[in-house]
Amino acid sequence: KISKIDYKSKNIDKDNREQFAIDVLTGLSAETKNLQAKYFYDDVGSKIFQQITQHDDYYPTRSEFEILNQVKNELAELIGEQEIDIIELGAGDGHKSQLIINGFVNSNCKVNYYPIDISEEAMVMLKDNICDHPLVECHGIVAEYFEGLQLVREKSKNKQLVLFLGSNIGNFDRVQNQGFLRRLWMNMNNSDHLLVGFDLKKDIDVLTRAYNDSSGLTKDFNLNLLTRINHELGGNFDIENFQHFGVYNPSLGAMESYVIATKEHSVYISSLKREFHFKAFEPIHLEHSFKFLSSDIDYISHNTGFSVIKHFTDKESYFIDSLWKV
Ligand code: AVI
Repeated sequence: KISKIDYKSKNIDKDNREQFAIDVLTGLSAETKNLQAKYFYDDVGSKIFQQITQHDDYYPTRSEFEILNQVKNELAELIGEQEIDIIELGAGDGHKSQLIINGFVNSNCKVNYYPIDISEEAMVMLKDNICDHPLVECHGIVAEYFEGLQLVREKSKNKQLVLFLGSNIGNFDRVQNQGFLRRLWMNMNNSDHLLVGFDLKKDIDVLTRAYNDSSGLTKDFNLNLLTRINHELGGNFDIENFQHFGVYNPSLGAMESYVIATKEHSVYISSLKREFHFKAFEPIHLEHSFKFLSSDIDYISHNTGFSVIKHFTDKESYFIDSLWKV
């Protein structure tokens, strides 16, 4: 079990608050207003997201779970170590990581599990879902991904399996995702592995349902970002004045999320000392969720320094977890 968080970056809260203010100012001053999706995940947002992942309409978690359950033992065989560091970027709720850990434990491999997340709350949620086992040690790290990775590298010389699951990669645009993966490649050692999740292109109705779930969780998730601005930056957004809109953009190959002002009004944000004007039906763009073909995954891998070992997919071919080697 994670009995304590092993490492918490010192200035993370202050630095984050400052950067949040700068990014909100930049986004709401832009010609097409936008806010960055990474700010969804305050404590409330992380909890709503966890509920989304359990909702019937949101297939990606279910599909990835099916894949990992099926391939966990094969993964351990393909990697073939006696002791391994499993480093997870974005802690998740631990259920998927536990499956992977089980695969290694089943083949008698000792696992040092290092979840890295910027949110302490995410780490706390995770700890109940990782089981106690003599072959498993957990070390929670509250930090930025690359700061956490650096820390593990300083501490341990074991072979590493880095996990970047849940199609988090899809929330980056094409330039950002390659920049991120190249930087990851630079920060890993020869013959370390990366398991990365990609949500696949599929029937538009399935996609649309997943990002407009029937319980309104995705709507609450998106509107919570406005509430977060109210709490942390002294804003006076009235969420009754906004509606959620989730739509697939086939030219981009991405689901897009917006909140749209339903009438003309202004919002004041005290820590930015600024008023922001909304015309009737003006959108704020919040999120891209890119969808991929398996050939895109090969292309991205080769372009960022990695070699593909194997793609693993589910029965419906909705999702791919792809195993790469440095
Ligand atoms: C975290 N990320 C992969 C989710 C996605 O599907 O893009 C975030 C999400 N947004 C709306 N629903 C889920």
